Amino acid sequence: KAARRSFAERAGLATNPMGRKLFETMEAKQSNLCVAADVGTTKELLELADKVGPEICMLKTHVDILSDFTPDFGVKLCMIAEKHSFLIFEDRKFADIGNTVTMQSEGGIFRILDWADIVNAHIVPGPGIVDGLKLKGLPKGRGLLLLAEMSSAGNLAYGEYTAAAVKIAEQHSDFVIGFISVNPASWSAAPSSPAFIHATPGVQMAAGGDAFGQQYNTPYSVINDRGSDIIIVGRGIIKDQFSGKRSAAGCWLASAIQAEGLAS
Ligand code: BMP
Repeated sequence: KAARRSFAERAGLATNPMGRKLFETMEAKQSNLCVAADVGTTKELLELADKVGPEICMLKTHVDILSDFTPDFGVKLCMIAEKHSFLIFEDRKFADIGNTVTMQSEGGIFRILDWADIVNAHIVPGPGIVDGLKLKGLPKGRGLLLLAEMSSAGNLAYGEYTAAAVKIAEQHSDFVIGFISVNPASWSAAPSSPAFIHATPGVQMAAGGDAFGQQYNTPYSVINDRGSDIIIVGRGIIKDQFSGKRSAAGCWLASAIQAEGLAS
């Protein structure tokens, strides 16, 4: 296998400031762990963020599952992100026409653009969705991840679809920082620039799945065999966190870093 470029080197190649910041954070904290904070209340989320904050490069949120959301949520989360130096990724999966996603990202109750460093989008609508998110996102220094693959069984994001995501990313490399990927090493059309980052959900310490078709691979497999950069871990860490068994984040981190170290 060819040696990988370091995160520091890739930071230097990034064309989007948030993409650069993500690589710099990963290098500085020696972390390629993103925790998926899939909890039901802002209280739990902020507690989790403060707890895993030192170990992660990024925290992924689903703001629309919080039962007690209030507009000060973003301010509080940004303070914790600042304190521990991690980026905030709202997993909104925008999927509409450009004009609509512009309004969805900026407005509503959640005002995602005010507090999320990074959002993501499906490419089903075509490249106009990127233009729509870029309109307000780029001036604020935000970054976008495109869903090139998904982790769930039977999903339709493969082959030509994945290749189309790569093409759209390359045409918008000022704003698109990378991909939600599952097995980028297998892509027929790999992105031409190493500045694009791959973040992969569906990660637990043992391969397997859940009752709804989620499919898990191990950190080692995701980083080494499948060529991704960041592991996104939800229940694998949250369950451990809240059962208080051990410092799960540290454990995951060690394993992910080890895998990364072997790869570079
Ligand atoms: P868990 O590790 O608990 O299975 O959580 C995975 C997280 O990643 C969830 O927040 C889910 O919404 C997200 N996700 C995913 O599982 N597969 C994808 O293809 C894309 C996702 O954003």
